[in-house]
Amino acid sequence: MMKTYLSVIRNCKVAQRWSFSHATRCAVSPSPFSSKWNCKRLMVRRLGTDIPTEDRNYYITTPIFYVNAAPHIGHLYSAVTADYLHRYKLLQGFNSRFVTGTDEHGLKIQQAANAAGQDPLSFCTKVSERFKYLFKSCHISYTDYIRTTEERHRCAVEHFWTVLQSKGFIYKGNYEGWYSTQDESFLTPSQVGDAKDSSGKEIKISLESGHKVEWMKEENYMFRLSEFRSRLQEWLEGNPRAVQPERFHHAVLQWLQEDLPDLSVSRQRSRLQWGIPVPGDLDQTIYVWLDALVNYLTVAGYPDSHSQWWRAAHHVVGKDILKFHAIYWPAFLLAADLPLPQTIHVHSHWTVGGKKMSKSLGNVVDPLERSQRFTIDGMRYFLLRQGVPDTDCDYDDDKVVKLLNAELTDSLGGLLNRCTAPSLNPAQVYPHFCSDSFPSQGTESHKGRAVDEDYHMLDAVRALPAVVEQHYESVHVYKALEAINRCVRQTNGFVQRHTPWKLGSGDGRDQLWLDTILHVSLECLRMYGTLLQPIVPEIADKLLSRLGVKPEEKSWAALNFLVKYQGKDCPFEGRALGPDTGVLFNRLERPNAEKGKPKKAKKATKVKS
Ligand code: ME8
Repeated sequence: MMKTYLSVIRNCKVAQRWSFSHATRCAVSPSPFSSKWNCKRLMVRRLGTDIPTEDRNYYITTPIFYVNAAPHIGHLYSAVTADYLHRYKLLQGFNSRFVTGTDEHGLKIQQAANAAGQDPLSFCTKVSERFKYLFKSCHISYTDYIRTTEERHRCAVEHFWTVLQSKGFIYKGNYEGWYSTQDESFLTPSQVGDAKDSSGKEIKISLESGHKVEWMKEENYMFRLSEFRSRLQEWLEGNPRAVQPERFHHAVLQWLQEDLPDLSVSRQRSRLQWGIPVPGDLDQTIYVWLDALVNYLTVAGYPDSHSQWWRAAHHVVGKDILKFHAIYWPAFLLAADLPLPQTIHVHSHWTVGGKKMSKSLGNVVDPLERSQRFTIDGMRYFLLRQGVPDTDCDYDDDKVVKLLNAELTDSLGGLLNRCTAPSLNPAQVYPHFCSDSFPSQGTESHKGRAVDEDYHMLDAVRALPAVVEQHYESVHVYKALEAINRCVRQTNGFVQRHTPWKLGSGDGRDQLWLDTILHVSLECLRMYGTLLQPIVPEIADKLLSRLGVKPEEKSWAALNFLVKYQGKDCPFEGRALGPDTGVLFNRLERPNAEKGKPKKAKKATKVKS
């Protein structure tokens, strides 16, 4: 078994080494004008040719969401995060698959369906459809939507269970301990604390989630989790980027220093009927987390051919479910002799009014309503621009309006508007670049009109793809968007500095300089539009179409900035601009004081039971 494990680890390392070196190489290529830039270009070209097909596969997942309540902005945030990664990888020439879906079994759902007076499957179908509708509406471009109540999933879970059992990792035992139905989680005594419920009654809660826990004692099937501690430690220590950001990687290693008891992986059927029965024992139902985690394999094709996708798996998860993904899931996979996921991208939570969203507090933000109010791309941009994976973020409508008006309407939209305005560009073409007006740095030219700040701007825009790529890879999207936004401001500064609207068309040299200013600005805009595609697909498409960029010119490989500056031919020069379809992003109204504020949170009770 150790031998197999080592080969698993080796496989992981080989795969990770490639993606790591790819990211690193991209991150250090500062300029398209340097040899390193050429090296990057080669890498991009290699994606299309040299690399074996399976190494061009990328498989990204979101958590599958519980159907006991309607979706909120936290769910949309996870989906948008996975969606941008999927779109970004496609633009880079990868074959990418992207799965999301709903987690429909377990006690929590059984109780919610009972409380709603509905049969569990109809209840699940209704809520699952709401998630699907939200994701479709917000342009979440998943390639597969899984529900754990599907037949293909039952087959995968049954097979997985049988493998674990046949390898001796499952045994029958007596579980006695704390259980949180809200979290569908077992807890050790050190993870439980005292609290009072809303009626003042003393209760026990999970210290991590604050949810109520109950003592349970049952005959269950147990998984030999305790056997996997050192293998998990080896995996994490050998793959420092397996769990990102780093603080979550440390957190998992810390947990592994603590008690790691065997895990109960079934419940008595008499208590939990809504789930997949244990193969060969109809008195037991498979634990909902074991059932749910296998969804990632189901979609990859398990138990049939699955390795081409499974070996390229990356998970996006919230910090609340880190333990399940970074301890239980890898332990299950090791037990089944399957490779471990490449990366677990963890993100923190959205709060509202500084508090966790909850029905009882009345502060749940409806993502569908907000995406109608602020537009789909507006919400996508806000969530990815403001969301910080390492720390929680507070949602506020007023912040949304201010941010979108400043960055999308004024800064980016204003730049596009200025540079394509018929008053400056009556021919409505991509103007010519004049190297005498904007000579290469160091060139002796007396006719040049560019100043030092203009050269600084070129440096920044040249370096931008590598910077963005580095932050997209590490899911620090806000840093990528910050960098883009900084460059947009620099380009606006460039236009402002040279006041092209004052350049009279009577003077031939003025006209050359005017065209050059516009050419450089449109090249900058083309870079911003291309880089923003994974984040705001509609806005980016509108921008690139206005510049006359063709679909085949929108890929990552087309990010070759201002080639005329290097004395090469520019395919866009002289080309007709695309049609003017209106402003890039309409200014949003500031919500009035009352309407904009989230409902005042009711007094918080200590316990979410
Ligand atoms: O845990 N901010 O499902 P779930 C950001 N079914 N993201 C949030 C969030 C918030 N406030 N609240 C939730 C489950 N999320 C299991 C998962 S996977 C095999 C099974 C996001 O409906 C975040 O991704 O409780 C979190 O991990 C997930 O929704 C939990 O969704």
